[in-house]
Amino acid sequence: MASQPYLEDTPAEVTKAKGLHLITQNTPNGQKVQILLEELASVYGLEWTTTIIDTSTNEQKKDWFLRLNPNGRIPVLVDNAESSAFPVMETSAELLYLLKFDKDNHFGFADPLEQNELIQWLFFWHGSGAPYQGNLGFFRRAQEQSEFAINRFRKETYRVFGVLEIQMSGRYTGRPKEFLAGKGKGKYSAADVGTWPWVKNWALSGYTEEEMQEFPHLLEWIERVAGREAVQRGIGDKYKLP
Ligand SMILES: N[C@@H](CCC(=O)N[C@@H](CS)C(=O)NCC(=O)O)C(=O)O
Repeated sequence: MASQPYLEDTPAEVTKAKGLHLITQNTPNGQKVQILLEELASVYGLEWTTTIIDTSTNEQKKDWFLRLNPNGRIPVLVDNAESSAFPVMETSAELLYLLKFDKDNHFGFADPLEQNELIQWLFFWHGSGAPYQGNLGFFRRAQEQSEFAINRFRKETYRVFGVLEIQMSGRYTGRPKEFLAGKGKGKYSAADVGTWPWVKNWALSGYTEEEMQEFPHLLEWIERVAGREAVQRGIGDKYKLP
């Protein structure tokens, strides 16, 4: 048998898991993968098991976790169906990995150009959205308050919300969109799943309703995605720490 990516102190619920196993916490990054799993369960009956950790205890910095994800951050997806359990780190890579279970392209696209749009928006949020909004939260919560850092990340996150508004409003294409990627008005896809869990938290990030009125199409998109049952399951009680 091929060697497994587990150490002596890897929790039994991780080592004994069959099929897909998600190690997560109910944060925006955890929610991305939780939501796509729930969507796949709705359509295909996909099954997986979950370990919820508490990152405030630094469980994610222990050796067993670093063996699965050297970056020491949640979430991590482990596919035990491979002959040696296969760990996937980085949320966008995890979403793309999960698309292999989406045979009928409910959350991806058969057309390579539309699929590339999905990847563009997934990368956009991963590289240009989450790091800014994440740092905004970090500096807002920090004991040592840095106005300079807060302003920098506040402005940049607001700018990035504006980029999403350009896409959703169709300002330069003349065609408003309902979802980020796909022809015409777009189609709900992993691109939306990768972006929504962060953007929906705009109030927690300190933006006012007045500021967000600049982004009417983005606000409508937040509501549209929030209306999906699988999305609500993916951010729901089952992922909260006991
Ligand atoms: N780029 C990573 C970011 C993951 C991330 O920042 N996770 C946070 C929770 S939202 C975390 O594990 N924080 C705990 C820590 O940094 O130790 C991804 O997309 O997977």
